[in-house]
Amino acid sequence: MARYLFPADFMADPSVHVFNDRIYIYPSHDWEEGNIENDNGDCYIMKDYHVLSTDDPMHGEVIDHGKVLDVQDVPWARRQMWDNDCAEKDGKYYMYFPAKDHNDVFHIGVAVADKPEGPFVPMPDPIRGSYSMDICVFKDGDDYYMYFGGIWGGQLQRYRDNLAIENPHLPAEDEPALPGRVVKLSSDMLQFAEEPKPVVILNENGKPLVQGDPHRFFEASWMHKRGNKYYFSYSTGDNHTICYAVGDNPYGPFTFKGVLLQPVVGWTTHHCIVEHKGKWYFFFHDSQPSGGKSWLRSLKCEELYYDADDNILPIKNV
Ligand code: FUB
Repeated sequence: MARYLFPADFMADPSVHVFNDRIYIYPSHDWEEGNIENDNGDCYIMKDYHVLSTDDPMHGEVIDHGKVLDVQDVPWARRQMWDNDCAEKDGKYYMYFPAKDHNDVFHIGVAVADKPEGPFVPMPDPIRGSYSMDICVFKDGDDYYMYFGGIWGGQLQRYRDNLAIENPHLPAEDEPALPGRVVKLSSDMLQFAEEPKPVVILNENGKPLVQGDPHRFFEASWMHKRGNKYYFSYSTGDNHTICYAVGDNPYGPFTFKGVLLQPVVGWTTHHCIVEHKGKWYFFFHDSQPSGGKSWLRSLKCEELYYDADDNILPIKNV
C-alpha cells in the first residue's frame, strides 16, 4: 500500500534523488491562503521550499530539513514557486526552480548549496532563455539534461521554437501535441548549453501523438534510465493520468508505452521514479488528506516494478 510520506505538512510535486546513499525529496510546499481555482493554476501559491530525506521511503523516518529557499530571497521572482529539482556536480548541489517574475512570466532559477539539504543560495537572475516550469534534471554520464514545461498555467503554449508568440494557443486537436522541452546544461550548471529541444512522443505507428490524444504531454516531466533505455514519464494534466514513453537517448523521440497511474484524488497528478538500494520507487501526491483541496496535496510513495520486457507495471494500491 502506498505510504503517505510526510503527514505533518502539505507538499507536492516530488523530485527525488539519491545522494550519498540517502534519499532526498525536493517537493513543492503547498500553501492555503484565499486560494482561487482556475485554469491558470492561480491556486498554487507556494512561497518556499523544504527538503526531506530518508533511508527507507516505505518504512523509514522522514526528516524535514526545514526551509531551504524563500521567494523573498530571489531578486527576480515574485510568486508561485512550483515543482523544483536538484542535481549534484563536483560536491555542489544545484536546485532548479520555476517562479513567476514581476511581469507574471515563469522563468527557471538556480540556487546553489554545499549539501543536498541546503540551504540554497539563489543566483541573482534566472537562466537565460528559460521559460515555463516543472523541472526534472537528469544526469547521463558526465552530462546533465533539464526536462521542463507545462501547458495552461505552466505557460508552455506561449512559446514556439523557444520564442514567445503573440497569440498563445494550443495546437488543434489533430495536430502534433505541444511537446515538453529538453536541454543540456552548461558545464558550470548555471545556464543552458544549447537551445531547448522538443520532447517528441510517438505512437505505435511512429507518428507524434496529437493534441487530442488523451495520452499527450501536459506537464510533470521525469526522466530515468534503466539499462540502456531512457524512460520519459509525464502527466496528462486535465486527463489526470501519469504516462510513460521509452527511447534510446536523452533527447528522444520516445515511443508511448502506457499509463502508470490512474487519476488520484485532487486535480493534479505529478510523480517521479527513482532506484535506491536495488529497489525502484514511484513518488507522487494526492489531495485525499485535505479532503480533495487541489492546492493542499500530500506526498506518497509506492514500490515500482518492471516486467520481463522492461515495461513498467502500472502502480496499484494507491
Ligand atoms: O504544483 C503546481 C503545479 O501543479 C505543478 O507545477 C504541476 O505539475 C501540478 O502538480
